[in-house]
Amino acid sequence: MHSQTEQVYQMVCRRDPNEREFQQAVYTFLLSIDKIIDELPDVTYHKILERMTEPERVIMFRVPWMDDEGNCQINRGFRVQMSSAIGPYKGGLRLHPSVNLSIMKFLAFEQVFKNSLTGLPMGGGKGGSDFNPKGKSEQEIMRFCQSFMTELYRHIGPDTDVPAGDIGVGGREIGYLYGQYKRITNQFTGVLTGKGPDFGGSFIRPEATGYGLVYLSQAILADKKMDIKGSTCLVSGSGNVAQFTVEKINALGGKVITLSDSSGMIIDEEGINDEKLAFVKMLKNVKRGRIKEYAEKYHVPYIERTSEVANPLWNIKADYAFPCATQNEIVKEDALNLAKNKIKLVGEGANMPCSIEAEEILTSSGILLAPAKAANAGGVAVSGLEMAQNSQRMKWTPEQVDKELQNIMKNIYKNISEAAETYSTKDNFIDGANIAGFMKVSRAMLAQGYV
Ligand code: NDP
Ligand code: 2IT
Repeated sequence: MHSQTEQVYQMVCRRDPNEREFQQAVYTFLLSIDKIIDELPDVTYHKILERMTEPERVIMFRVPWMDDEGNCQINRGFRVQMSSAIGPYKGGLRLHPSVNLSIMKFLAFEQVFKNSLTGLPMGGGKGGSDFNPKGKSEQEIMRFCQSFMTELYRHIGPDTDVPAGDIGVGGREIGYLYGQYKRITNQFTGVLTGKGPDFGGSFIRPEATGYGLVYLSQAILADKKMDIKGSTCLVSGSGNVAQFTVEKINALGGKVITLSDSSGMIIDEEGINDEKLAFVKMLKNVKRGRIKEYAEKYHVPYIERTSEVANPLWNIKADYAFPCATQNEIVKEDALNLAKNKIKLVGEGANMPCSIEAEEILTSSGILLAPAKAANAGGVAVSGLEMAQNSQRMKWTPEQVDKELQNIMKNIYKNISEAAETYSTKDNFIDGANIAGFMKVSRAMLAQGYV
């Protein structure tokens, strides 16, 4: 790295020595920006990188709530408002016991450049809590969401900050959060996205991340005369992103043979067809059960997750792999297995699913890598379209939204592949996405002075 880029990274590490995920996100981003830094003296002079790596604002708060036994429970709530350079802060809320400031900051940082790539006017943010929704009753989830919003409401607004879902936050939680916001403020506005279809939610928002991931992957493959049709795919996770990735792969004539959760994975060599996918949706979204039940119902192998190293899911022969669970789910050993099995493309549905070492192994093995900032941008893109519909007080048809989503993903592909060729090497979509996302945000920051 050039000395000025290296200095930014060292400063981040010194300032927040414990924030490993944030450091990782900044590091991979700076590796790309380093390739163009010589041509951008203004960026160095006006300390754009130093400013980008410090959130505009971090809000941390207490979330007290009452469990079903009448006990007081306390969680920690977060909202990281990373950048408002090109629009109101925008990004999801995550409810997972692992949530901490480092994870919130890495997600908010990624979101800034992802949102920029969508071409829509959205800044970047992320929030959530270390609340664990697993095993909680419907009433406990509602009380938690109401308490969380009772603090969050004063920091957000349709032109200020517009949260949405992420891990552990789907339509149900957004509904409770929205109800509480409306009650406190007496305003019916587009302050959250991913709302129910009856109260301002956009059609195709639940599908958008998974569909967008497949649309972008399809665009990359088409350029190489490859196709989803007739292919065999690995998908990890079994939540929102995984489900609609499977749905779109099936629709395009591909076959998905794996799904997982944090307890284990299933392998279904015959393929998770639409009927079996309907069972997964019911199992995960309604029953809130475990993927193990799929193996019991369809008599297919189940492998329990016993170690953090080398996930057997990434050691199965297939054409393409779609990590759709969580950060760093593909580590060095997994990447070596994917390369050994000659996987042709890895499409990142999850945010930062590959460790730095894994990413290096995949790209140096010639595997096409569709990086998260571009590949999973479909979700927030349709969130942007939901904001547009709310401002218009209109509702577009599912066909209209899907067409917009397809155009946005095509455009993202065009922009990241052109940026890769111009500033880095052909097909280095990691550099392409980082550079294309960065350019617009940095121009906006330069134009707005020292803010
Ligand atoms: P869900 O909560 O719907 O599903 C998450 C899935 O990932 C579950 O199967 C869960 O298993 C698994 N998982 C979560 N944490 C871990 C972990 N630490 N180890 C192993 N498995 C884990 O979330 P989403 O599908 O919405 O999100 C999945 C990924 O996609 C995340 O990285 C998210 O940031 C990203 N993303 C989501 C978008 C959206 O619109 N929802 C948009 C863009 C990116 P279990 O049930 O056992 O916890
Ligand atoms: O990581 C992400 O892009 C999301 N969780 C979706 C954010 C959004 O505002 O729709």
